[in-house]
Amino acid sequence: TNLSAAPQPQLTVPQFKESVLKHLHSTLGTYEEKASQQAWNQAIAAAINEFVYDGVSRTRKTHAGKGTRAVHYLSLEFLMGRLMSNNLQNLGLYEIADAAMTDLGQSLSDILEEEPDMALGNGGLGRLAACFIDSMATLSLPAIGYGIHYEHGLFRQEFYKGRQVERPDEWREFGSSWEICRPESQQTVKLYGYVETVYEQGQSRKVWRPSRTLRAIPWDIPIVGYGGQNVNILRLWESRADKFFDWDVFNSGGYLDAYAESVQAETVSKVLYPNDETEAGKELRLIQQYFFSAASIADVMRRYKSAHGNDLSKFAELNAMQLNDTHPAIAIPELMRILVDEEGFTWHDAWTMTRATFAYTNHTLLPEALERWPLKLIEKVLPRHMEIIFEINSRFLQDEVEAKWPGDDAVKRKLSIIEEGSAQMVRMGNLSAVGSHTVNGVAQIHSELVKKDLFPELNALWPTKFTNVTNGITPRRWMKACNPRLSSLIEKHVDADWPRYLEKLSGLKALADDAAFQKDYMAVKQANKEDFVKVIRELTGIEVSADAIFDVQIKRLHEYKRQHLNLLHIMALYRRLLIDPNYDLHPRVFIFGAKAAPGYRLAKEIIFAINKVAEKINNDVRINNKLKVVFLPNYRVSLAEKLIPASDVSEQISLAGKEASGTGNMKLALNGAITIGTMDGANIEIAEEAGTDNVVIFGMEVDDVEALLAKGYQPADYYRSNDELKAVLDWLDGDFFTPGEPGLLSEVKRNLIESDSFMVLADFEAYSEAQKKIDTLYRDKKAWARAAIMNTASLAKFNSDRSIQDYAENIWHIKAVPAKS
Ligand code: 26M
Repeated sequence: TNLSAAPQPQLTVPQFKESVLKHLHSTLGTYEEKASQQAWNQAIAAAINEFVYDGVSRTRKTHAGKGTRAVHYLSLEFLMGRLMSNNLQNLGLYEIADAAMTDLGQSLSDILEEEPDMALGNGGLGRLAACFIDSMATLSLPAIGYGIHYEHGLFRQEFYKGRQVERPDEWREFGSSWEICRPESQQTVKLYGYVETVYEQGQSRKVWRPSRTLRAIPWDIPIVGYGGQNVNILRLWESRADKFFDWDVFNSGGYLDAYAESVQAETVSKVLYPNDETEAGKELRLIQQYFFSAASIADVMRRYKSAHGNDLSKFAELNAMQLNDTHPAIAIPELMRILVDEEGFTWHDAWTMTRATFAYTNHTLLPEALERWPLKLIEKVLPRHMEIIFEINSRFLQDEVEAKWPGDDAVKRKLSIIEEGSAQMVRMGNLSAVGSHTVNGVAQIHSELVKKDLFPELNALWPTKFTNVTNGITPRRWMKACNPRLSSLIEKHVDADWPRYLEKLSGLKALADDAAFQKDYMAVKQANKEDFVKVIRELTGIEVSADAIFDVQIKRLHEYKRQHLNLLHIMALYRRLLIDPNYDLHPRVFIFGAKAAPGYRLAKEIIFAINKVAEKINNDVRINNKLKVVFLPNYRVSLAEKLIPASDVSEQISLAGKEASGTGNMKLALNGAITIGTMDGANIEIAEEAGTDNVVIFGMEVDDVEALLAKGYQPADYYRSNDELKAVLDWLDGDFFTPGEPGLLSEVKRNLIESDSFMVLADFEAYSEAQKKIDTLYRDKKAWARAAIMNTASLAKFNSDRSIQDYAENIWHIKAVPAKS
């Protein structure tokens, strides 16, 4: 295979035009003069799909019956965004399509805007899954993504009087061009009921008698690898009522009751839970987790048996399953149930196979995010699974923990999968770690903390189980497709296959001090910023200058990510300008994008505070446009693709030890933004790769945080001893930002002075100094350009192809199987 060049288009401009028109006429039933933008979009998708479907079949045939080991990536979330430009890029068809549409009097870029985002995820974890399936296809790995076909993805965010309002996401209102329904592969999923012990021939076995069943209908989304050689599948399950459940009720005149039950069944895949980093404990969420885990395992079983018959002895040899956090952890007892109850394996053999199959990725250390389910709830919804979890636990405690720490009840209590207390709870992290052969964190520091703080005893018990795979991002979407200007500049200087071999960008290092290259590079940034000025105007009505520094914080709203640290610093700058109108500051636009979980009060208060401060600052003529604050509504993948190429400064300011990795930090740095960040997550590795001169690091490190905590953190001390900090906090109490309504922002202040769980006040001064360094560096045009170029040139490590190669070699033990042409 020739991966040394960019993907070669399989057809010409006239052929592409012909194909689009054919689909416009005979697939969409319309014609050139009448077609809406949406119809054009669908016709282009249909033209693309001719190649995609061919790739799906070729890839399938290559794997069919081959006995190739495959990985199954189980995730409640896949934050795909839009697929059209990505598919065009990966098939090498982008320029062809662009020219064809121009010939037809249409604008491809306008038509691309018609596509709704597929927002089937919350944030980092879901977007990581999306980058990973792109890389798995690109590396020709036999891999399937499994998830849920939510009818509504993450809510659409609006602001009303500065406050977040959630509206339903309607990504599929008129169908989706990319999915193929596969009713022939549907599965049945059981729920509730009881467990019976059946005695036959002097033996007893357990039989689960469920009282409800659901149908799981698969929708396949083809995932085109870069170059288009392999096309993998993302299989998303939709829940439906069991076909025959309603006949009796229906016949006896209970039509409405029957209908109500089908509505209930369809609720399971209705909506994505909008929490991230907080565990909710709702029954429907547990059913979602089980529904897609059970359907996926049944699907893997069906495929195995159709290739190898009923002898399951090679099951673990041929199938790897990756748990994207603990959300699909119920798959562990589900596989045990199938092997023991349905396939007649001994517990010992089933457990050996199960452990050889699963691996688990941890994405967070925050205690409030660690999933725990009430034992009573699991017992009610999945009675047989609860028994199996008990059995897993007692064998683990008796055989493994007791052998290592004889008679130590304290360690047993700590490691037990069951947490004792007034309400017993099932610890899904412990279940995942016990039931997997490998557990990984998502950045070096995070993986160390998983060993040291989260599972120290398990690490002592199984020293080789714990490992690190640093996260990555796909350079196809996060450079080639989203930043065409920088991509063409890059292509003048390095090989055309850089989107596959990102280390080739290191060729740009030699040009970091080259005046002509610096000029070209910064001209790209300026043009991207000028484009984004228009986006800001359209979305918010705010006027900003492309000559200002674009300072960007884009991520879910969470206290540990410290958007309020950014806010306090903005207020301090504003205050300095009011005190001294000549205060020396390069004009800056602070840009935020963030959704808050709908039930997360303080996060929503922080959004409100930023919006109110923004309103005041943006309309204050005294500061002469030196400061603007923009909170973009409805931040999502497609908006990130426009903003990231236009960013100068990347805000990565979490409290050290709290951000597992971050991936926005990688996207921004690759596109030439300078990081201002703490020694946390992947920031540390970014600084290592880009060079510490080319990032601005500040604040407490993990050890400092621990020491301060041990000493007793008193946020009020910082409030009292720093006049500027005191002044901006007190500002929140009055009505300066909320005219006529004093105290509307007090909750943010009160929380910081009285609790400040993430030590915002302790890091304020260091952050403020770091921001001065940013200002100084930006004024030195050459130094800034150099640092930005060094970032772009040094980020190869964060290619998600590298992450996936790590998983493939060290965890999944799978090899590439390129599809035959
Ligand atoms: C939990 C309960 C109920 C409903 C939803 C959840 C839930 C959903 C998503 C909990 C956590 C979720 O995601 C956590 C997450 O996104 N973690 C991030 O993962 C990224 C990829 O590894 C890292 O880069 C981020 O640092 C980490 O915060």
